[in-house]
Amino acid sequence: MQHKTLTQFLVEQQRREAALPAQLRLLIEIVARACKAISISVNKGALGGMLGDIGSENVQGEAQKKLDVIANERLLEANEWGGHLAAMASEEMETIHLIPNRYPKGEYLLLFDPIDGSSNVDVNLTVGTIFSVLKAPEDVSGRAVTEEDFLQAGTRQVAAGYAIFGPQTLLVLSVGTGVYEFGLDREMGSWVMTQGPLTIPTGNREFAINMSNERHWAPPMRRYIADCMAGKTGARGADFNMRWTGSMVADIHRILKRGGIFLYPWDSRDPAKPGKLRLMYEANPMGYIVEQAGGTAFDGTRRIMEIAPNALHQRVGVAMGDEAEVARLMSYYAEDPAV
Ligand code: P6P
Repeated sequence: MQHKTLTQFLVEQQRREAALPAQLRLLIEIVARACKAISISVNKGALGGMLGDIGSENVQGEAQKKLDVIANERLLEANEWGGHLAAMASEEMETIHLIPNRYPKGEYLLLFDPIDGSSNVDVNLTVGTIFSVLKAPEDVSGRAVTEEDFLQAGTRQVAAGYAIFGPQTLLVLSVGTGVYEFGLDREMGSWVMTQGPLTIPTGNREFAINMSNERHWAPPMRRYIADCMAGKTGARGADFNMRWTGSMVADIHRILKRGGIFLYPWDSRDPAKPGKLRLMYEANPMGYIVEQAGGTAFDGTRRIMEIAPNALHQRVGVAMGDEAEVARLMSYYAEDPAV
């Protein structure tokens, strides 16, 4: 059976009544092409001098890996000339990146985490690239783009997705009409549809969380996990499994394929930081994908995509995946409104 390529999928999305705009189609094709280049760098590893730190910290205060910088550069270079973007923002850059005056500005804003879980690269574990697309305000063509233009709720995303660099290299994408997965055919150099539309399987009793933070969590989260850990004899009456890969892309991809729940909750280590994960280029795009696949994404009390951002790099607590499991967790928080 001839598999559908990404280009064919996007042309069909343009024809649909939802009519994928031409600039957005170009944006997605360019991001997908940049992810192919990132995949080549990721796969080279030590043989290509791609491992290790560069000796500086990013705006998050995290050690920057060589691949963080290389992938960031790939995405900036690939997207500057196309005339589809007004500006870009990245986990690796303190502020926004404007389109150089020599190129035309477009109507979209692109946000990305160039290598999510980059500490996994040095130990040959799965990493990914996350991207989110917003529309720039109408008047941006006549003025300089500002950070405030990016501070839009996740519900205003027009597309989002991720590339995952694991045993296979995959691109998972939604333009608001469901979630579709494409595999990288390295012989053809093209993205070929492997599955879609994806729907999160329900009832898989598997949670993803970093258990070493347990003592810092709010009481409802501690009770929820304790009940899962109690297994058949506990309040849940069933045994649970746990996975934690150190890369949100890898954990969410597993949940898309076999169900379960992903958790990086608020913890008391730094009350000023409501969580570790970043709203604009981690929680919102992954929440968009999860919701498009029939799941839900909450921060403990609210739908993540309804949070009104107040800063480009703001953090948020995250619970997303199987709708019924997220609802069960929210019931623990509802019992404890003090949180
Ligand atoms: P911890 C990677 O750094 C990341 O942002 C997510 O991809 C991942 O889920 C999480 O942080 C891992 O955090 O505290 O377990 O190292």
